[in-house]
Parts: sequence; C-alpha cells; structure tokens
Amino acid sequence: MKKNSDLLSKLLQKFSSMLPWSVALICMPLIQTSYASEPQPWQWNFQPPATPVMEQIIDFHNLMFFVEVGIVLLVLGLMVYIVVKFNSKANPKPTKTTHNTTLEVLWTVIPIVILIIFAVPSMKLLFFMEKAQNPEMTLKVTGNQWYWSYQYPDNGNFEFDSNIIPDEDIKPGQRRLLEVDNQVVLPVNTEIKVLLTARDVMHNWAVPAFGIKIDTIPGRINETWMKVTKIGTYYGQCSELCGVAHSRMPISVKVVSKEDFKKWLKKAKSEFASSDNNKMLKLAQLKK
Ligand SMILES: [Cu+2]
Repeated sequence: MKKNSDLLSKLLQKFSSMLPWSVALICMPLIQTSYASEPQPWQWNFQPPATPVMEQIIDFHNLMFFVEVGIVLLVLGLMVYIVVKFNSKANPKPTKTTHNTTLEVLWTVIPIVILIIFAVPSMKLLFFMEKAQNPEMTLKVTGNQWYWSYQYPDNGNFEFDSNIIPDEDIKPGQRRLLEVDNQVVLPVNTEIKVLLTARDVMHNWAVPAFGIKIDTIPGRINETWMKVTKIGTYYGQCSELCGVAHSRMPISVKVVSKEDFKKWLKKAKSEFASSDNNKMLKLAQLKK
C-alpha cells in the first residue's frame, strides 16, 4: 500500500508540473506535508495515518481524487469547446442532429466502468475496517453527555471517565478543547477490538489519524478495530451533535510501548479501582 501511495504521489507531482498553476493548486491536497497527530492551522489534508486502516483510506482517497480531477478537466474542456465552437456567432446555422448511438453507448459504459473501478476497492476497504482479525485486547468506549468513559474488559475491567480540561485550567503548550484529564492509554502495534456504545444520546467517537469515526448509540454496541503503528498522542472529537456541550468532549489517546502499557495498567487498576462501577460490584458482593 505504501508503494502504491508513493507511486501515486510521484505521478501526481509529474501531473501537476505539466499543467498550469490552477491545476497544480487543485492537486496540492494530495501531497502530504504535515506529520503531527493533531489538527494544524491551515491544514487542508488528512492528518498523517497511524493505523493500516487510515493508510488504506488515504490510498483510496488518492485514487478517487486522481480520477475525479480527470473527469472535471474533461467536462470543463468539453464545455469550453462547445461555448467557443458552437455559439451563435461562430456557428449561425446549427445542425438538427439528435442521436448518436456510439456516443450514447460510450457515455453510459464509461461511467459504469469508472464506478466499478471505485466500487471494488471501496467494498474491500469497508470489510477490512469492520472487524479485527486476531484481536489481542478490547477497549470499550461509552459516550456520555458530555464526556467519554473507557473500560478495559480483558485487563482488569476497570473503567474511568475522560473529561475536558476547561479553558481556565489549560497550561501553556496544551491544546484548548482537545486536552482531557484522563487519556485513554493503549499499546503500540497491538490489534485492539473497540466496542462502542452510549448511555444517554448518540455520540460519535472520531479520531482522524486512526481512520475511526463511528456512532455510539444507546442500547446498541458498535464494533471496530485499530492497530496503532506509531507511539504518540492522538486527538479526536465527538462528531455527532449530542447537545449543548458537544464541542467539549474531546478524545485524547496516548499510545505507548507494550512495556509502558503494562506499567500503566498496574497503576490504573489501583487508581481507578474506586470507580462507581467497582463500588457497585463490591456492594453487590457484600449483599450476597
Ligand atoms: Cu457527543
């Protein structure tokens, strides 16, 4: 896939150098420049991909964009040709031609072929995104008005809430509206099954660098997966209008080495042992 995208960007660079500046400008979003895992000022391309899913989404986008630019240029060219060649001054006596079978077959068949070219990789990608093949651990994400809760069912089953850091508490260097009190911590290069639901209204757990944007729906569990290949911090936001503080429930994922994750797990298990969930469990056990 990496080879594919390299070839595509080489082709695109050639393509833009051959055409006027306006076309080069249209193709600019395809050339990846920024490597941060957060939104950048004036950014108009994707965040750098951190999972195989996002890498494939970008490849698929590049394929579509390349073909689409060709279609736009072709249609624009035809329109300019018609305006110049067949206006009332240049062509005062129009012909009365109404049908051309060859042309009609062509303009039906060519779009069908283009749609098939898009449909095959599109369906492949949809199936690839849907389920983890060999998940090594599970993360459960719950949307609440207006914060996220994270649960580690196969790592002690502790749960914690992740709330926004309000503007007045933001320290220098921190990102306003993106920073949280408790980050989700996950191990690098690990296939993680993600289960998502909500407690009150619909929310949407969206992290651009992971290629994940999935609704969390009360009474229903949605599933996706991720395998983050780079250590770092990744930011996302709720992407489903969920009420007055919709813009104040950011997502912050800290991806660490497998060893650091084990260390964090130990700490987290004791730190979050007093969560409501565990209190309820203990109460239930006492009642028995
Ligand atoms: Cu929300």
